[in-house]
Amino acid sequence: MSTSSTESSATGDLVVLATQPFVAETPLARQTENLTPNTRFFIRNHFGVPTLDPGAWRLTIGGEVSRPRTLTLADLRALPARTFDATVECAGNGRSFLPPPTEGNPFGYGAVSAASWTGVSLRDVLGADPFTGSARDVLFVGADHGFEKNVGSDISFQRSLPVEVALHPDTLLVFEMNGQPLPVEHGAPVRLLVPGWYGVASVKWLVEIRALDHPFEGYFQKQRYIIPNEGAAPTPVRERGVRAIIIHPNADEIMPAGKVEVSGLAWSGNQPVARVELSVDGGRSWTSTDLEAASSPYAWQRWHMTWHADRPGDYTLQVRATDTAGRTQPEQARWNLLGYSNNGIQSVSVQVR
Ligand SMILES: Nc1nc2c(c(=O)[nH]1)N[C@H]1C(S)=C(S)[C@@H](COP(=O)(O)O)O[C@H]1N2
Ligand SMILES: [Mo]
Repeated sequence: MSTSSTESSATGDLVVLATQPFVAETPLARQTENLTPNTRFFIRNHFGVPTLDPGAWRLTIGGEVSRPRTLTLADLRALPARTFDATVECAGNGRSFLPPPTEGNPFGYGAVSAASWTGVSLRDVLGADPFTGSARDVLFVGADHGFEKNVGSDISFQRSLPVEVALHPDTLLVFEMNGQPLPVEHGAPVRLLVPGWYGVASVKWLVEIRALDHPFEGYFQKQRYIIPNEGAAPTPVRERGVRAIIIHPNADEIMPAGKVEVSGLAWSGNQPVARVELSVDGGRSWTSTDLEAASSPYAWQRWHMTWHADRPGDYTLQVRATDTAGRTQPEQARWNLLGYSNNGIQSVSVQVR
């Protein structure tokens, strides 16, 4: 286990929230490219970073599968590779703006980044008729582990997917990020990518896939990454909510009267964003911005608009995204114990002088 190399290589580009485990977000002002450079990509670890030798790495496939086996990196690379862009967002992104404060890392709006991912479809890895008739849930096990005080023992990072999500052609086992070998802090040598879901589903340092004959009930599945409901089963954190953020201008910026280029990013879960609207009067009126086309259904999109800020004063800028499935952002997200899925509309105050 070592986290020191991660810290020294990442701190220049990231805002570090915690070092043990390492958690860091991308500063908003540095979300300047359509794809986030690897050194600027946010990091969310629950344990220390395991160092896995790619040559010695093995992926065990077992449980309720037709053909239990062990694969090498060369076995994965022999399958047809797929590359597409996808945003990854932590379910805790924007948590610090959810009043009152909740448990968890106090993320601003930077626990989100986008990359071009290369890997193989898990479906191709598993092959035809992969599961026995008893398979109900597919478990993914990371090599990272540690003492979890809420459990009282040493546990590894484990998450499951419904069979149909595991078999979706866009669910990948990834070994390259932005055309480079997957960096160690992002799960090298191989991570899972569930492209439209909150980041927690995309298990890093993947070492085992096990089909279960029952729903997985592990800590990160049932105690965390859930939204409690009064008198009903909790809602698991799954597909990302739709959201837009303002990158320019900065919060509390003081600007001379005249033309202001307002710009930012917008994304959803399994489909692109259809519309981003801007309000400069605290949400009373909204105007459509210019929205760039999505490079993939899972990738964020840039939007921009010229605001004629001719009259001096204090302004509240807000943006609201709507996706191609018709989902839009709530004015304020529902408060929940662990502060997940806050896709409430962002407000940025600026002064025109
Ligand atoms: N093995 C493992 N996988 C993991 C995690 C982890 O701690 N261990 N964190 C998850 C969470 S909560 C998020 S948001 C994403 C973050 O991916 P990144 O660090 O590459 O940005 O990884 C997910 N996969
Ligand atoms: Mo996360």
